[in-house]
Amino acid sequence: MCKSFRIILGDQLSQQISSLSGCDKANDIVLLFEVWEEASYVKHHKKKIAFLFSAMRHFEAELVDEGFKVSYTKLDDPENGGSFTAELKRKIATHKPSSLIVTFPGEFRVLEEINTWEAEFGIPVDIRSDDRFLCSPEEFKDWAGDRKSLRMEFFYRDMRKKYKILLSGDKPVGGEWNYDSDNRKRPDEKGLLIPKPATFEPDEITKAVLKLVSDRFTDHFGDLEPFHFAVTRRQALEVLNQFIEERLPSFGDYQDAMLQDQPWMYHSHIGFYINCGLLTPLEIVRAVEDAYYTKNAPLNAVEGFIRQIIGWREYIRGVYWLKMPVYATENFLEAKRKLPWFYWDANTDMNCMKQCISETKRNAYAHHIQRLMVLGNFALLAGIDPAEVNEWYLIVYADAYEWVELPNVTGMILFADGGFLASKPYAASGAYINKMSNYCKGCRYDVNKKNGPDACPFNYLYWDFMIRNHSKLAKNQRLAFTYKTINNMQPEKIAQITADAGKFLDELY
Ligand code: FAD
Ligand code: DLZ
Ligand code: SF4
Repeated sequence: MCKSFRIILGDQLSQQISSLSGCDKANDIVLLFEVWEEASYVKHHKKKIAFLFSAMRHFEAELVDEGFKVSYTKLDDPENGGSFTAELKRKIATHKPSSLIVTFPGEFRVLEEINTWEAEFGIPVDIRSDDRFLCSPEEFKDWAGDRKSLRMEFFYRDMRKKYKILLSGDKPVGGEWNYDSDNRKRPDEKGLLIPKPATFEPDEITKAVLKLVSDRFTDHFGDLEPFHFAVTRRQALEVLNQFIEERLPSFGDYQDAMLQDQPWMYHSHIGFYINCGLLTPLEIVRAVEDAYYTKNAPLNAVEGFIRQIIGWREYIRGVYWLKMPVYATENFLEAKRKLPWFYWDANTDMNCMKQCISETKRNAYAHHIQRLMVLGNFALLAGIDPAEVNEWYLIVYADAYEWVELPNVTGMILFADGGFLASKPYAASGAYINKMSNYCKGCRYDVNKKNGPDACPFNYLYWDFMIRNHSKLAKNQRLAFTYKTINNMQPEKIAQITADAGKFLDELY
């Protein structure tokens, strides 16, 4: 009889995870399961599944090297029960543990499943907090109080103070908390020398996983190969170090920039690794802070990057656990349209959409502004059903787990929570995309035209969105100027916008 099962979920691949704390290596068994239910509850991008299975298998090997007893279930094990609970049942029958120990999961639906285990198996279940995060759900709840809407900036400042990051005494280093106004440089397509991203050749473990995914997930979205992700902590640390050396100095300046055929820009590409446990938020933040003090990394880049991790990332998770399960059903703007098929095959004349979707399909990655201001902006303006948009984002990105995907989609891009997470919808016309990218040059539409068959669809869709949602948005102070403009529009102009938008949207299907 074994003492305890230490259950590690696929996004908990860290030896520092709380479920391993105090592990009795001689008597406890660590469990990892590749299960069909997790791999197919949405049809994840093929690269995402391959990445996670390979990282899980490499993690198992590391644990064994460290002297842990590990029981690992592969997806194609003929005895595989197919779900966490079914696999657990099978392992309990064999090993008869006296307790189950697991770290708080990333997703609400998995927490609900874990909550059934004690009654189902008649064994105590210890659900330990996930201390990789810098703010617990309880602490976030206290911070949020009973406010009707929250703002990330104030949360972020509290996190800076709590962890003493970029502080001089109790003041922010450099005098300002936020240097975002320096971080909106237009991309210079000729002058930028964008470093190549870190890549890793598949080893034997990864090759076996690639074959498994290629055989078993034929109807899932995305290109499986080439596959170059890091799959071990050592490799993920290389990605981080390379980012700090080569990309961080320009991260701030070009954070919002997009260039044709440059999917990686100056971003860090560590979301995959931080979310599955190969890297931890605090070690990343400390390494980047250190680059400011010892390597002269510019403050606008360092502060901007740290804000993404201790600000946005933690804030998003806080909102998720504060608002679930209702958050998954929010639809403040009553958007009902189906997701157009081009989100899957990139077959559209809108060059910006085509580029971002093709890159997503190839890499299981798009950077933040592509997700927000191109793909998300279109979904918002077109009035696509939040459930369909959420499912798409959860499927297509290798860093996607519901806790981080859902608030970004429902709260940030779709304003489906009525403004709880963001103060106004991130809606923009073609002018924004033209300013921050070179996509418009290669487009069949004209970004300077406002109406008619050649006009950039974002232009009339933007106004149509505001007109359509007048009753829900006109009172928003941050949209006062927009609605003043609409109030001064001639009726013919409004009719033209509505007609162009209606025609374009109807022809999408
Ligand atoms: P960088 O630009 O280098 O940023 C560094 C890190 O900051 C990221 O790795 C991430 O950990 C964190 N970060 C930055 N912005 C956010 C944010 N808004 N929310 C949470 N963390 C943030 N991020 C995910 O990790 N998983 C998702 O499923 C996801 N879905 C998104 C959906 C939409 C509609 C939008 C607008 C954003 C989404 N993001 C998501 C946030 C962000 O786009 C990605 O974290 C980022 O693009 C990952 O690439 P990177 O590692 O190169 O990030
Ligand atoms: C995303 C994913 C996939 C594709 N497959 C597995 C799996 O087979 N086994 C596993 O433990 N985790 C997997 N995951 C990640 C889980 O969905 C994730 O751990 C839960 O959503 C909890 O956050
Ligand atoms: Fe996108 Fe409009 Fe520019 Fe075309 S013209 S790339 S649709 S913003």
